[in-house]
Amino acid sequence: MSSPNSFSVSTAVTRALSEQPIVDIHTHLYPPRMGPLSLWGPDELLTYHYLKAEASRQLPPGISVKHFNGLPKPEQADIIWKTLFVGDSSPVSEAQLGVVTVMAALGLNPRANDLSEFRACRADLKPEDYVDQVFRKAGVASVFMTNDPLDDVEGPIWQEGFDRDPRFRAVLRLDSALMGWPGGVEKLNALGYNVDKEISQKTVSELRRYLNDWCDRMDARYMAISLPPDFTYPGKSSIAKLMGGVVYPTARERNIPSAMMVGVRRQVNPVLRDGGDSLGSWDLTNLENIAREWSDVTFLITVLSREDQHELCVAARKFPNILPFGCWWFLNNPSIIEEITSERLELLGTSFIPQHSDARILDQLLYKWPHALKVIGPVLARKYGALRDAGWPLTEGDIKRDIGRMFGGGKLLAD
Ligand code: HDL
Ligand code: ZN
Repeated sequence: MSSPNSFSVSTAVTRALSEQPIVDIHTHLYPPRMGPLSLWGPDELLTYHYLKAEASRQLPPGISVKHFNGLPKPEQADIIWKTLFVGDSSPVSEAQLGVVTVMAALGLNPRANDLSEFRACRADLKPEDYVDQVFRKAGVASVFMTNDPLDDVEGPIWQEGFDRDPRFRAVLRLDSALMGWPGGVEKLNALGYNVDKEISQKTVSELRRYLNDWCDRMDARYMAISLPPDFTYPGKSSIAKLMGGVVYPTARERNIPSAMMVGVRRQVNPVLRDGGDSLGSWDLTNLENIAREWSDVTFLITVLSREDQHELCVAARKFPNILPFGCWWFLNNPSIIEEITSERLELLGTSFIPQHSDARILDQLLYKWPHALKVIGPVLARKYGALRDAGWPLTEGDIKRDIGRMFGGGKLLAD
């Protein structure tokens, strides 16, 4: 190890990031053993809802979004390829650039006229081998999934049982059970939980049994829910009662975090389907109320509005049980990652989780992490340079330790 002040900070940061086994704390990835949930390959990659939304802005004449939606996935992928990658403009959006990065990482020609080469090179690849290849190339050690026992496809997979891949950790996702109450009642009843439409004491205890049963069954490392920008706590709404009566006390009882991803305005344009959601600003005094009332619960928090990021950092300074994570969704773009990471370091030091990929398709790890670290690395290097310039005898070990703390999954992984 070199002596303080004698090494290149940016080289040390780059090395530490490339050597750090990354723990990706929020994804929609699943192991191949979970069958249809495990998405990979060109047709999935090109029909990512980010790209569908971007393609919907310039579909070929005669193809409406409604018509596009009815096409088989390979045809949709071909149209998106032609529209966004072979068309008359360069693929410079983050999602478009991502596809180019993936194809380059796989040794494919990103200026190909069609997807035939990409499809051909996947044809005889075993999914498990591809998981190993992608994790290795992306420097990812493990990912946290988004698991919903009430999902019509995922539920039966858990009921049948499957050999777990330890690289895919479970997270109990609560949107379908609790959002839009009493929408989840029927499926919860079908799973054997005797809940009613009324949020009675019986319903509360049955919901807590559901959370406990499935956190046990999945070995879920945290519980997560995405919430709208008008979520208020305390509040008279069903979701406020369910969060305060069911989720937070269960998180406390199990000593696992409650993750809240706040600011989604669902389906502002339904014709775009999974690409039809937008965002809104959340009044973070609600987060202060939650963190103050549940001071012994850790809250993993990510918010969707860029305008809320600075306030989230300040809220985390007031409440040590608020753990900001990631540059989520519409924020997962270099220009915003740089701003968010800088203000988090300035206000929180290293006590936050800089990024998650939110990947839905396995191939996406090949771009989401390299793109993010290409921005986060220099931000960290500038901060360590300032630290050294201020007179701190910085060592490479300091940098390695800090990056392990921010990207290594922390106590979420504790067995
Ligand atoms: O609710 C979520 O977990 C979001 O990440 C949504 O899945 C969103 O559609 C998404 O994929 N963002 O990247
Ligand atoms: Zn997500």
